[in-house]
Amino acid sequence: MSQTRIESMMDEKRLFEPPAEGRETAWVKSMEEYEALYKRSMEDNEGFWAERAGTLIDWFTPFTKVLEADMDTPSIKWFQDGTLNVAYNCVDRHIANGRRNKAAIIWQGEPDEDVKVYTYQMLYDQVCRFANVLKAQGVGKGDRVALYMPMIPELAVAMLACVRIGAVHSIVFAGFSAVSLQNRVQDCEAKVLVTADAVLRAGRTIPLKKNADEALRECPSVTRVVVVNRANANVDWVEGRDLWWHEQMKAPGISGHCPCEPMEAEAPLFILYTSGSTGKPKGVVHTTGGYLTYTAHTTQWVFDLKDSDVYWCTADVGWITGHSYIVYGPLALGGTTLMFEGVPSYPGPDRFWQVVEKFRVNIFYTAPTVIRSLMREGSEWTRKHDLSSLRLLGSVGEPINPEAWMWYHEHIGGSALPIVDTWWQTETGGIMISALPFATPLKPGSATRPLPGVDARIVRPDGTDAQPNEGGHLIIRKPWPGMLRGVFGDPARYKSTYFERFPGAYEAGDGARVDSDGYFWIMGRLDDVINVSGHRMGTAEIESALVSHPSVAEAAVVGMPHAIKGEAIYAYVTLSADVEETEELRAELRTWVRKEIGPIASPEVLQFADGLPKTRSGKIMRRILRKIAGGSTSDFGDTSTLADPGVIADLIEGRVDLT
Ligand code: 6R9
Repeated sequence: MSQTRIESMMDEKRLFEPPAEGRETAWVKSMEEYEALYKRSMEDNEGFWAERAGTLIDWFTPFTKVLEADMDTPSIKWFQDGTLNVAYNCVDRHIANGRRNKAAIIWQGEPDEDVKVYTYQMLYDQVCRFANVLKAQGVGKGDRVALYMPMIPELAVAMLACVRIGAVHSIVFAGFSAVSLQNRVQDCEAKVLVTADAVLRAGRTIPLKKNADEALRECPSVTRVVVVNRANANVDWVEGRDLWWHEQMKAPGISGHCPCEPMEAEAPLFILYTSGSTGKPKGVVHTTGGYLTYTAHTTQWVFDLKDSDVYWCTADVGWITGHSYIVYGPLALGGTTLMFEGVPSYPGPDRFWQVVEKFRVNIFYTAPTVIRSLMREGSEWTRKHDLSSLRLLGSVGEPINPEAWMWYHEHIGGSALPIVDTWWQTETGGIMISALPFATPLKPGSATRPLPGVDARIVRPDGTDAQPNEGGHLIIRKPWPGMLRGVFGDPARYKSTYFERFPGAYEAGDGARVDSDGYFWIMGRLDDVINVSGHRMGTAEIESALVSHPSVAEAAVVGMPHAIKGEAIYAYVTLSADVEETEELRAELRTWVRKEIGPIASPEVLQFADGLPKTRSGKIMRRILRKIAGGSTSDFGDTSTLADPGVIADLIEGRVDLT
């Protein structure tokens, strides 16, 4: 994050009191209530969570053991002798409790006329049918199913169908390349892949099954591919492997009923891959009882979700935000969740506001990068629509700079609505630090206070507590139900990434400080992870994609400040001997990364460099590369360990400016 952004946040003094309207009916009504809940949750942590899990979730067998945890091993077990089923909690119970005809999912496709509404009853039918389809293809408890799909309702149906029968889904964002999909499918050894012919995006039809076909050339575990017809696009067909979704759902013997598999609370629910600072993406594992409790709990308190609300989270289901806050959290509570296929800028920059008006959306949850890009288009676009149905706004994915916060507050929130800036991660399962909308006074740019139950602290590199306003490592001391339970197939990495550096605590990998009011200010990643438009990209991943190109000898990737995306990818590339630095090659390398990982990983800037700043022991000094990418020409700190200090001047000279 840029220095100016950090400084402007340090200066931020404005305080916005929560609105009076909505307080009386809010789930948490005041700061006093928050303080009392927080205190109780720390003093009687297990009691607090047992109560939430008992209130929010229907258990087939109630749990008697709340927690067995050892943050050193680590081994974390919540509600371990309880059994439940997530699909039962997200669908079946709402049919019995009076919400049968309520809209569970309102789906807005990219073309405005493409709308589908699934009542809870209709969702039940679809989920049961697809669960039966999966069973017919030999999928059972514990088997992995990969989902590589656009933002269509079949994605939510497929997720719920998996969890209904105890299968573990692994969703791969549809913007990822064939290579990325292949790596993820190979890692979790999925039995079935569900995909679609194509993705509709900003008026274009982008093939999707083609990527899946390419990926599956080397995925022996996958025996069946189920394909949704989204766009009537041409597809290649592998007889005996490929099946059409719409044919299977009507196939003889596929009924609209399917029993829910009773699952142990600690049974794996899904795997979701996320970028780390080293090597390949990690398969973050979440489990059944804790994750569902945590997403239902946070959806209720942070979004103040009520039965009459239309709730819209604009994330893609391929990311954790979509898992927790489009599908599992809102459906567990019997809410109405809006699922949107399009993009914010098509057909015009008022698309989001038009959708808000069309469905009279009450709760709106998006990312700072979206706000910044729409802010740039001008506020006249927001005035074209009636936004008066909105009562609560949210933000997630990266720190929200105060300018964007103020624009969101004024132009979308009519200077009246609470904004919940929610800090959390793929690994945390759900929101950890956030305002409670009708209780917490807001400071623009701060995620405010940890939620009840969340023991968040800032520590120095040696593990001792930081003072107020002193920056340090953000850690969580007590376990919470939504925390990850593993890295798929790699227990050593699970321990070393999260639990080793600060014994007895979970290390988030973010830097932060707490001000004298106890408010948290997140300063960004401390590891080699770049946050591009709220998406985590590992620099190591991009570097390894670059060096796999025959013309590249060496590559170093860093983040640089970017006005819209927060951070952009800046790559330094040293070419192999005798390879010429040409514009064609520069373009080719960017396309190469797109193909290897996906469009989001393609470097914004690619600078050819004869040499990289290395220490005598051969370590690349990224600190220097970050400074040069950010436009610095001096103040590189201690450069005495550099093998060849001359490279700095060369790199500055070759710096590519973003135009
Ligand atoms: C939910 C999600 C996690 C990383 C996290 C942090 C950044 C997310 C934030 C935020 C400041 C917020 N982050 N929310 N930083 N304020 N409100 O985004 O998960 O994709 O795993 O990313 O995103 O750096 O460590 P994930």
